[in-house]
Amino acid sequence: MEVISSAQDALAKGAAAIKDTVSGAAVENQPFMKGFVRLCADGWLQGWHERNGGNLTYRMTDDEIKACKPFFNANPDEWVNMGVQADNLRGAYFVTTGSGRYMRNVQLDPAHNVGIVEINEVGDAWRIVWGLTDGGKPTSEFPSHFMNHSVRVDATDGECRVIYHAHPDNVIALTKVMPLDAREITRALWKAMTECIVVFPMGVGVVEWMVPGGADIAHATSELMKTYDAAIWAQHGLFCSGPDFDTTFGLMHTIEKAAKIHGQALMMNGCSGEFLNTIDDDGLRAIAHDFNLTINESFLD
Ligand code: 2HA
Ligand code: ZN
Repeated sequence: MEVISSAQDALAKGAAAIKDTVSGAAVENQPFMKGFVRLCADGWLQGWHERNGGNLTYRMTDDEIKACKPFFNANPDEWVNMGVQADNLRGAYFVTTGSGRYMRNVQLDPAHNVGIVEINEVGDAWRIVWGLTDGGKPTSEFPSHFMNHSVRVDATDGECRVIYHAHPDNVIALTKVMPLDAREITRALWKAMTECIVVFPMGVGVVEWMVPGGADIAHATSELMKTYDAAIWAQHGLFCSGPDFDTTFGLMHTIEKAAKIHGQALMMNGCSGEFLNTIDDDGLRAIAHDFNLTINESFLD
């Protein structure tokens, strides 16, 4: 009898392992998951994700949820309250990076480093339905991501799906030396490189230094995201939002590149912001006109 029951145990364990592998692969092969993983790898290669820095969330479409549901955990864990609430995200599903997990490792083992969470019907709690294996939890910034998704869904008529937080060096360095003022920082970035005003025509918001990971920074950021699709966290990093992975990564990349150019030009100029050549405000207006942009007029002189 003992031989039979241990054989049955081994079979059950084998079946569970096969099921895990199949469900892992089925979800990992979905195009949205490949896009998610690629962004994590690209961010790591840019040098924006030292140690476990940075995080990414993606709001799934109805079709994507339907395709993945057969592979969700049969017995999801308890609901976990977030300390924030959003009516327009009741019942939503998000892909999220894991708290304490490294962007560098996502590509090697997505199911360990990334998970799918379901939001409850009240819109104030999550539970893991796939991935984040071995006791993982959503990113420590999940409350900030969640509030920002809520605000951007409203601001974009449901277009926004991606929120990406990274620690790009040059943006962080600028917040050490420039006034923490959205108008002043946006103008420096717009004038650093011609296409900036095309990529972020409403400008970039700025949050003063705050303790990361809690409801306070979530609320402060989401107030700004009513106007902007990107917000700088002083001495910490940058939050970007967008309809897809390419646009959101592109926004992060463009803002960071402009910060680098501005910082380099300041250094070449002996730290003076009085540049010999720049784009004047009429030049910015001309770009807005020719590219048919709605820009943040209050940021022009
Ligand atoms: O380490 O980036 O803001 C994760 C973070 C927290
Ligand atoms: Zn961070």
